[in-house]
Amino acid sequence: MVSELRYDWTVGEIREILEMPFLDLMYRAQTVHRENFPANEVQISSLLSIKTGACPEDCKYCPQSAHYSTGLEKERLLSYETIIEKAKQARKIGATRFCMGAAWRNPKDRDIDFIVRVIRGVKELGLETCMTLGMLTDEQTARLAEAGLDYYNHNLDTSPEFYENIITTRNYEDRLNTISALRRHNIKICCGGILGMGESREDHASFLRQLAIINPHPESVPINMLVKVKGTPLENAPDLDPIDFIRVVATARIIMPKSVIRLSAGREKMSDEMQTLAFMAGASSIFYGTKLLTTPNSCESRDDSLLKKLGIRGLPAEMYSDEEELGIIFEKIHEGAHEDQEEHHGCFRLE
Ligand code: SAM
Ligand code: DTB
Ligand code: SF4
Repeated sequence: MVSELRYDWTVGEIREILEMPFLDLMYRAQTVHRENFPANEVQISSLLSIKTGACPEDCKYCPQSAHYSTGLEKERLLSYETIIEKAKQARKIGATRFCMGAAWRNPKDRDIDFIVRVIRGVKELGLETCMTLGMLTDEQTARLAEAGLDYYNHNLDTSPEFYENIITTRNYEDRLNTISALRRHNIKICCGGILGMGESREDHASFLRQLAIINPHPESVPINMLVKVKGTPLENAPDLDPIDFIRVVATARIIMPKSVIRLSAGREKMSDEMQTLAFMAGASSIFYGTKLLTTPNSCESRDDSLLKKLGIRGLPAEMYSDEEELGIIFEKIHEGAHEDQEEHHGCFRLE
């Protein structure tokens, strides 16, 4: 048994794991993964931005911050009907969890009635619900819990030491306070961060420690690769070595053995081989669908063929058993693809 549930990891211990010979690290991570999860399955979530842009926070990676000119079109809070319609579509393509994000520093108390209604409506469709709305007060958290919210996504993003290089309008403590409120009210926590913002290996170790000392560990740990968006201060951040990214995924797998590690933003720019290494390292959840919140995601047809190639289950059973149906789905996705579109990693995108 390699898995050990511990909440007292030190940065030094985590760094030692991060720096293990790569093949040893992968072997240990995959062993821990198999002790705790089915070997060949990924969980599929779908994302929807329910309120887009004009966010007062200054997160240097974020296309939605009002501090930067990214050309993103702002959108008011979507209507109840639109959100439910999108949730139905997500269910149709095989998502089991519907994650809704709002570009808010925090929701206003007057927004909570609407959010509660949305949670109830999405749950009625048989989907798990996840929200990411910024910081919450204890009372707001209680209301979301009462409505039956399954998960709340609230990322620490990076190490406490590197944090002020990335965000100045709130501090680490603010994030931890919301996480404590979620724990008090028994909402499952989806908490992770972003790699590739110019942070060091020591920051990776320190960031992972912050996650691993949360007791109990976050149920879901999203590891995002920075999506470099034009107009944000991080648009020209140097690329993180893919092997170092995989090292973080594997280390997260080892030190939080019962948590689902989610390979989140950034998959669009990852090769099939890199994503495969991430699955080997213990990632077992992805966002599915052509869009994340505001940026492109790896397209469905590419994901379908990658998962199929790897023999990983995640999509509805018929996509695996019925070649003809798979063909029809591919055709639908590619419908309308014409000459002024470019193919990127097997996905057709408008130039
Ligand atoms: N406003 C809320 C908040 O910050 O908690 C919720 C939405 S916010 C967009 C959710 C998460 O998306 C952030 O915590 C961040 O980790 C991730 N994110 C935002 N922009 C990103 C980017 N360009 N690349 C990778 N991840 C990003
Ligand atoms: C998370 O950690 N990654 C997702 C989800 N939580 C909400 C969001 C990624 C957003 C990437 C940038 C965008 O599309 O706006
Ligand atoms: Fe706002 Fe969230 Fe983007 Fe930060 S990450 S600017 S809080 S939407």
